[in-house]
Amino acid sequence: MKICVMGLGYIGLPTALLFAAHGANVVGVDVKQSLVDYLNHGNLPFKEPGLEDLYREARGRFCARTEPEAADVFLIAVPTPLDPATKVSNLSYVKKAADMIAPHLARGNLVILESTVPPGTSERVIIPRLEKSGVAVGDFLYAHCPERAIPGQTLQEMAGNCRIIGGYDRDSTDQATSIYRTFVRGQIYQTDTRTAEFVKLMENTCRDVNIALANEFAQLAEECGINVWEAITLANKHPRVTVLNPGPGVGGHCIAIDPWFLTENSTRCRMVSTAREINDSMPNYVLHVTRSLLSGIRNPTISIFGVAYKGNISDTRESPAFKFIQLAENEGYSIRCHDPHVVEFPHPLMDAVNAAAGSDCIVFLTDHDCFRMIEPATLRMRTKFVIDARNILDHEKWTDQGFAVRILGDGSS
Ligand code: SAJ
Repeated sequence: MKICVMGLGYIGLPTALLFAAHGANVVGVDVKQSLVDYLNHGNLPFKEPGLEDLYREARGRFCARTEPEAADVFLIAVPTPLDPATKVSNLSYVKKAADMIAPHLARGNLVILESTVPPGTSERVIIPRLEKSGVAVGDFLYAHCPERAIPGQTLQEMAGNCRIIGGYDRDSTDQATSIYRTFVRGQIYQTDTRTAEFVKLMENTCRDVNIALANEFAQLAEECGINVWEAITLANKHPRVTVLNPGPGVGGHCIAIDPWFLTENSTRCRMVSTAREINDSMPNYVLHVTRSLLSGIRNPTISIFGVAYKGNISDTRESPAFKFIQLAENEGYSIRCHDPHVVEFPHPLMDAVNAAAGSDCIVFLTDHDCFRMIEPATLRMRTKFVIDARNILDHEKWTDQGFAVRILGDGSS
């Protein structure tokens, strides 16, 4: 079986390599010539546990190209970004992928969409473009199989998680199911295309709304003079309650974006957009805490520890750090950044000691495990303030070294 995977990013590349490692001949297609060359020289463009081993297993059955070619299966895993001004999905990449597939599409082929899209996109946007090939849907098979893997555990989750497969018709659903069965160990649940599109958005929206609730609890607890972390621990003792963790905001290419795909064609959405607004406002709230702490200090410098969007990964897409840095700079704070996981970032990245030297406040924005190992005695600050926006530190260790520690939502303001 030959599979053409369109898009070699965080989802497309691991998926392509999984299929290849399980026996398929895979052509990975990406519009970036430099990425294609890099891969064909045996390099991987990002880190993910197990990816290097998988690449070795896939050797001889995977190659990268800038154009698709005739295949049995075409899989689309390109980004669907959000227009930040209008909060409407930008489908240009999925449209382009469908247009590139069309000239190669033949009767009996299967096209799978993995990219996250607003409900109805397959029928309204993608299938009509594929039909420009002259082959009608039904004569080619079509299914939406949204990915569910979490960065940092992508390979484990791609194989182990259950999957939703929504086909255009029975044959499409069954064919797509048998193809994913080559490496998916989790249960596969079958449905129609539009339901699969909707389910994917529900999942990420559910998480976003629950994080927003935790973030609102943090701010309410602060007003009440209560430590929200203790309160959450106690509330979660209830058998049917799971409050998530407050933090500096929601990043990543999925949860910070996908909920807007539900609101774009609806006049009914209220909670979804409110949750998005709460989570998007968290960097402002962290800045408000920072401001109150640094009020008497002239020309303050802030050291940001953690610019990745979440712990133990190098991914900075939609990271709350971007907004926090912009807001803080607008207020005249000098900024230093430290993140041992991140390689590329618009702001220069320093080691912990240099990032903290002469600074007035360290703001922990990301819950990297390694931050727990930092020895506060090694840091030469001008003023010893710490804001722990993730509640990850051993606070006693820091206060013993003379640091004043604020935890987001600790009720002390
Ligand atoms: N976050 C909090 N508090 C929490 C949990 C998370 O503030 O209690 C923050 C994180 O720090 C991060 C953001 O939310 O900034 C999102 O992180 P995440 O770990 O919740 O999710 P992602 O974006 O890495 O991956 C999500 C997953 N979706 C769900 O858990 C429903 C993953 O399964 C999806 O495959 C992925 O989106 C995707 O690609 O859609």
